Amino acid sequence: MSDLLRFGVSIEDDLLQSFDQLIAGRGYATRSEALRDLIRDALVGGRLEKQQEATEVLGSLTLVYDHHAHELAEKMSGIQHGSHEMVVSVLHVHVSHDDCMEVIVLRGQAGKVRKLADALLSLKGVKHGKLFITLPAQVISERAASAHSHNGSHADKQEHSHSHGKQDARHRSG
Ligand code: NI
Repeated sequence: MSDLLRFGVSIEDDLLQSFDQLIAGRGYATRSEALRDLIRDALVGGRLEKQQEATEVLGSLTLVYDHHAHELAEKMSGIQHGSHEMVVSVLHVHVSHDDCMEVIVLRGQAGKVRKLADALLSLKGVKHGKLFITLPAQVISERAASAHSHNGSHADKQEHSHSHGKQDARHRSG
């Protein structure tokens, strides 16, 4: 794991208050962790925008559907078997007498993952669903390391003192 750096952020008072309220509501203990998650999300999003089709991604597709719908279960199963190399795992929940929920974990090229998800989401009887796409954690880190090495000048880095967990904790409630 790389060293932790501390940096100052200039931000309007009301903006920071709103941010604090938001992250408190989401259960974050510190601004630092909330900011790290925002940065990671931005890095993943930025990479997916640039390399949409060929990038190897992880996905989770959640579907809620009426299992009484005509041949729906057979169609869903058939589509997944047709792309079995991308289907890592399937979690099926019998939600009620009528409804089922499936969470399908997918792995493959982004374009193919999206296409498979669209094929399932568009089936008649699927009431709601959404695909979440992310990257392996290692890939996110590689991306960050790569961008850093291309930066050339590390002048700004010298002004930053390294801090570690406990030091960070001392400052984060402020
Ligand atoms: Ni079911």
